[in-house]
Amino acid sequence: MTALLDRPAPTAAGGLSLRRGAARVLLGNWTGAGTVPSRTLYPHQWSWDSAFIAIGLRHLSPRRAQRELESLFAAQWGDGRVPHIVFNPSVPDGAYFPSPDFWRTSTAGARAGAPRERETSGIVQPPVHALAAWLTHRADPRESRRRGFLPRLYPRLVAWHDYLLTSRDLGGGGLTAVVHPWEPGMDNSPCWDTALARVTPADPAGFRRADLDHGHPADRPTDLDYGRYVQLALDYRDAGYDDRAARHRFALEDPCVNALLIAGEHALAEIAAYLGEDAAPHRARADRTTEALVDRLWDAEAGLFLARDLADDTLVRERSVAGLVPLLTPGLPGPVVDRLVATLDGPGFHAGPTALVPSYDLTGRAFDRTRYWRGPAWFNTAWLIERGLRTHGRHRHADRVRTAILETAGATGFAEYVDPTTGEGRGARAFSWTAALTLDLLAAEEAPREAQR
Ligand code: 9WN
Repeated sequence: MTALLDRPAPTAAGGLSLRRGAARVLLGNWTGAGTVPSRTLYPHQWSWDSAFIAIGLRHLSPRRAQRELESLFAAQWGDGRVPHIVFNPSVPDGAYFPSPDFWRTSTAGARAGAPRERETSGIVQPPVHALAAWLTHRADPRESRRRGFLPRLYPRLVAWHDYLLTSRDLGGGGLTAVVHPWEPGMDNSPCWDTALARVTPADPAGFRRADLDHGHPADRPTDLDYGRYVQLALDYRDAGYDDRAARHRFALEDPCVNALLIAGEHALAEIAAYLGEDAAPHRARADRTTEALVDRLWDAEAGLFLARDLADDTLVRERSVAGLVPLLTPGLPGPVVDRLVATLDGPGFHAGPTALVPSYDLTGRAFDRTRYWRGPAWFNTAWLIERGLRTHGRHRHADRVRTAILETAGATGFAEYVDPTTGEGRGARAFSWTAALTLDLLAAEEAPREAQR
């Protein structure tokens, strides 16, 4: 780590070619109205990917960044949910599983207000969108005003957060719950193991995984876990994606999702004030949710936030990067911030050569340096932690994470994720959010901190 601290940030010339490389990835993955996460593995539009992508794209084309978010929200459901995938109708069904003919949202989701004209998935992903919308607006306020970007998006963002904090407050404690391992975006994190073990997997003969056409079986979730993902999605579909009718055999409160929701409420307060609307309800909601987050998910002994399993109302004793992302929350008590920073520096998350935070405790029972979300380090979570460290004035730490992101992104060809013990790239290359967040950090280096963030 000391070596990294001593290493200079990328030079101006290095920064330029990194910027060019990142821009090339985003231009190559743009489909006309939105961006695919990866041309090979993920050929549609994903919800939290689009938010991270907009955050980077705003430095290349503020207009495209606005369209990225607009195209996603054009597929928002009547009940406020923003689907985790918006399918591109020109991509063949076999290119990604589960495809539209599996979700059947335009018919099965009718009661919940699924769009009739667009096929989407029926579940959601973390709410990074309000933050992305506010940052996108700030990249070019004049263009934003000219296009009426915020006045059009604001009511949709409010409906999205309302959905999460009403229909999805399944524990009744003021936090939103996830009902499928794909929802928190960290699909096969060990945090879901116990809850998933209660689910009887769907018959493997009934579906064909497309991810193994591009991803390595040692990196991707196992067949057994896939069978469980499929069964949970089928159950939700059979309940018409209706949160009152669904039994939700998998329901957990995740610290990363809730921290992003709080960051989103703070962003909505900024947007509301800018539009001359009342910002107070957003600030009050951010404060209430922060209290609930600390109250329900903080665990001083573990040194980070834990997920709460609503099946038995207990904390899941697995330490994952999701528990560090609440650093993003401005109103955290000082001792909680200190403890989180200590955990980040401790043996569980101190990532040696890469300094990108691993997705799971390096000393944990299920640590696996290559398998999806069970150890590998992702760039989006590192970016969130970098931002969180700055939120609490920990600039030296933040600089270290930023340098690691920039160096590793460039060295791995903008990999989807890396082995945290070696920095070796894994998964897809030319991955959109890796490129986008690289651009964002490069831009932040060029501009005064306050103006960018
Ligand atoms: C399922 C697109 C998405 C990311 C998720 C990541 C992965 C999908 C998959 O890819 O999930 O949604 O097929 O594994 O886990 O965070 O949004 O990049």
